[in-house]
Amino acid sequence: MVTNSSVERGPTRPEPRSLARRALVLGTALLLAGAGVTALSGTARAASTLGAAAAEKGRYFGTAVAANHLGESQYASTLNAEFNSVTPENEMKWDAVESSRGSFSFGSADQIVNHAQSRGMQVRGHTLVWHSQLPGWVGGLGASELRSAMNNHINQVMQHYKGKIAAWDVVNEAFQDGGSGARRSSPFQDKLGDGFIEEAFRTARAADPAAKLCYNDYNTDGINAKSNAVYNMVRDFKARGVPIDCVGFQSHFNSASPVPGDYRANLQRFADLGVDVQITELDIEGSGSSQAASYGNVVNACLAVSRCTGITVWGVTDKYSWRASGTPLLFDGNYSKKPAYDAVLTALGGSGGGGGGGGSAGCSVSYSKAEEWSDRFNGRVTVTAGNAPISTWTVSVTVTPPQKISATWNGSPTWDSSGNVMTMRPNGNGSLAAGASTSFGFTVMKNGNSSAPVLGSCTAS
Ligand code: G2I
Repeated sequence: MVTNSSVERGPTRPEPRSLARRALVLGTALLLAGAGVTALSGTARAASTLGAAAAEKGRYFGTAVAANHLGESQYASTLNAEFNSVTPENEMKWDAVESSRGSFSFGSADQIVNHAQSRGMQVRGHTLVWHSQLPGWVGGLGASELRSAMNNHINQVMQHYKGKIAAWDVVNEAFQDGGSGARRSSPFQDKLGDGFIEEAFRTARAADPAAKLCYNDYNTDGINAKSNAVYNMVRDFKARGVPIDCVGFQSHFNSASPVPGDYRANLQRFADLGVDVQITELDIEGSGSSQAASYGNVVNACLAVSRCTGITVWGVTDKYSWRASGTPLLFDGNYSKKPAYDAVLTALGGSGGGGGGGGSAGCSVSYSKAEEWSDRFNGRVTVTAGNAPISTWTVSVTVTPPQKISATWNGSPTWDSSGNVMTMRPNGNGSLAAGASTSFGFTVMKNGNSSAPVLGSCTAS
């Protein structure tokens, strides 16, 4: 049930001598607003899905997704129940979105982004500039044409998804394996030189200033010559103000390339440069308890680094893995949870592994003030699903008369007879994965009163 406390109605017009006190109260309210958000929660159980457990640790838990599997019901239901971030596995790569010059097709990638957005999952963009899955025409260009093609590609793709991508892998795998620490040969490297990475990041920042910009690579998970080379590049970028926000560590492991003993230390040294770190393509070949232990170590390493903001596994089920024979993922080919799943959930502080799961629908809400003008302000309410997916939610917002709500967005409001209590329900954004969030907004006309609205608790089913 939605519960509303009754609203105190203060004097509508202040006495002159109470203006100073009002200023004090308003100042305090602004300080509180600046210090954070108010939150009301309707859930208190241990999280029972990967996404919800990670959310309780302030992180996301994602997976690579292939558009052509979204129609398979078990694939979609596992994705929707467990993960709150997605990375298109191939659909945003250059060959998929711009196979011939200047002609962009976003159909498959849009399918994934829409699936994620309508369920409150965030999206990692993968990837803008990479030597692989690069159409032949790119390699055929001369330097100045290549430069403009690269920048145009970044601009077109990022603008198409502007505001929808949490983090972009701007440049992928630009360094050579082995001990040289050198850049990998590619059309970009060979024709534009070392500066292509910096140029790509600068173009990307201008194209979507809200997206986090990441450099992503493999065999950089421990401290070694290749990760040292990336480290030096990131340090140089930070020193010179080249825009970079995060470094992705792909983390493709197997017995020949196990989780390095200095994994956490390596993540930490990058974080200490002032960037977020993300585990972007995790998979670990193997089975049973040894695979589970390795997964647990990876999660613990991320949790030990405060700037490790999330983990993405490279696929939902072993059967569709790029290296399926190595059974490297958390769900087997029948979508059963593997010991590795239990190890990850446990490391994240969740419970309900061992084939359990479920949890009942719940949600929590928080309020924050957005823009403010002399006569009005915008409020934003974030609704977060608890440890189970939800299909709808309801929350009430009560304003203090003579305040009036004059506009709303991202929700379907109904009103009580006084007009002071708005009950908000979803407008296409009711279905949320466990731990995932959506938000709605509204404009409050102050009519002389700047106080924050009061939220009722969130109900979900
Ligand atoms: O190779 C594993 C990953 C290494 N880091 C970058 C990632 O983008 C990369 O992902 C993999 C995908 O998981 C594969 O699915 O990238 C491969 C290509 O480099 C992807 O494989 C390709 C096949 O090579 C194509 O034959 C196929 O048409 O997948 C395509 C779509 O299914």
